[in-house]
Amino acid sequence: MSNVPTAAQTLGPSLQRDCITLSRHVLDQLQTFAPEAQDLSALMSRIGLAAKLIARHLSRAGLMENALGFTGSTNVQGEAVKQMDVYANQVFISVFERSGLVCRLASEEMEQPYYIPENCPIGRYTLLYDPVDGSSNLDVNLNVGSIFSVRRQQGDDLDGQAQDLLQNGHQQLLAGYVLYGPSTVLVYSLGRGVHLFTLDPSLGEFILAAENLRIPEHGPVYSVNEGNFWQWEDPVREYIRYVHRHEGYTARYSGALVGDFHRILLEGGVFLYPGTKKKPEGKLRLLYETAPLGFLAAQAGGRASTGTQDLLDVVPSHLHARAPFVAGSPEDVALVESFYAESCSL
Ligand code: AHM
Ligand code: MG
Repeated sequence: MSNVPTAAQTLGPSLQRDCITLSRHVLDQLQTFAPEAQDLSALMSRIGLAAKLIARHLSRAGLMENALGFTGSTNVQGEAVKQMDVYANQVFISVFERSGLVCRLASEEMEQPYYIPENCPIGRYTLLYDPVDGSSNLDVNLNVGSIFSVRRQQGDDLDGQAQDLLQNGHQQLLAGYVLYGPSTVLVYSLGRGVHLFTLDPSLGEFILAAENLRIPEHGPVYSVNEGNFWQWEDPVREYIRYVHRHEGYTARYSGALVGDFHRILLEGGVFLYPGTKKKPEGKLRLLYETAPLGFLAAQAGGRASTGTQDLLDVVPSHLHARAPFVAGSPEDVALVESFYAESCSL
């Protein structure tokens, strides 16, 4: 054995860290160079490229024409579509063209899945995504995010109905989000812990910042739109009355799910978007909003629930199905659930 130090030993840990990119991290996690590992590594790399393109566009949005504001049309959910939604939706499609990875993409902005026919003979995956979540924050230059989830394509989907996507959240192979804040961070999980990357603009690469994030067992923050107080069901109102009456709780709500969830992931607490009287299923969509975040919460030692059922067990009835969402520290989610259980037993 030689006693000559290796380059890595000589140049120190910062060089080591700077070399842990998304694609390498996936291979490190899976500990194999098998075809599926190579596919997932390439897939994460392309998601990273989409995130970089969107981050660049966002950073210049105020300087460009046709980057901010509404397009004048509405999406499948009846919501006004913004220029940025259209741009970011197209970015995810473009980065997967000629990839041989993704046959179908489904997003908040598209009524039906989008097929990339040249990929379908070998593309084994479907990407579900919300290209820009929290887009009302765009007009006031606050944080927004992208959410993504990858599922294995099952069957040939010959009728183009994508019925195989209507499965519970445990079927996700990989999920994550990108938070466009003071810096751009990407958080993902392959079902082997939750890992955080930060975009280094000088390198144009996402570099590993923290591995195996663990959500605190309990946290002080509750994150919910209290403007809906009188629209909620009794259990949620009772929970909010509880936190108002007890010391140690504080409210934080930005109106953009990714940022609000990120705070909970790092500092603990609970995020809630419950059902309302008019919309018992709530606002947030399962397949590309809450199931990916629920997957991350569970992987970080937290929980995600509808209040009465584990969120990852919920089977969507259709592509854009919604469900109430309660996610965060295990103790805080359990506390919210206890108010639901109490109201059932009355
Ligand atoms: P969007 O997908 O149209 O952007 O809506 C989702 C957003 C979430 O980011 C956020 O948690 C929620 O809607 C806020 O809704 P509200 O304004 O009702 O509190
Ligand atoms: Mg959204």
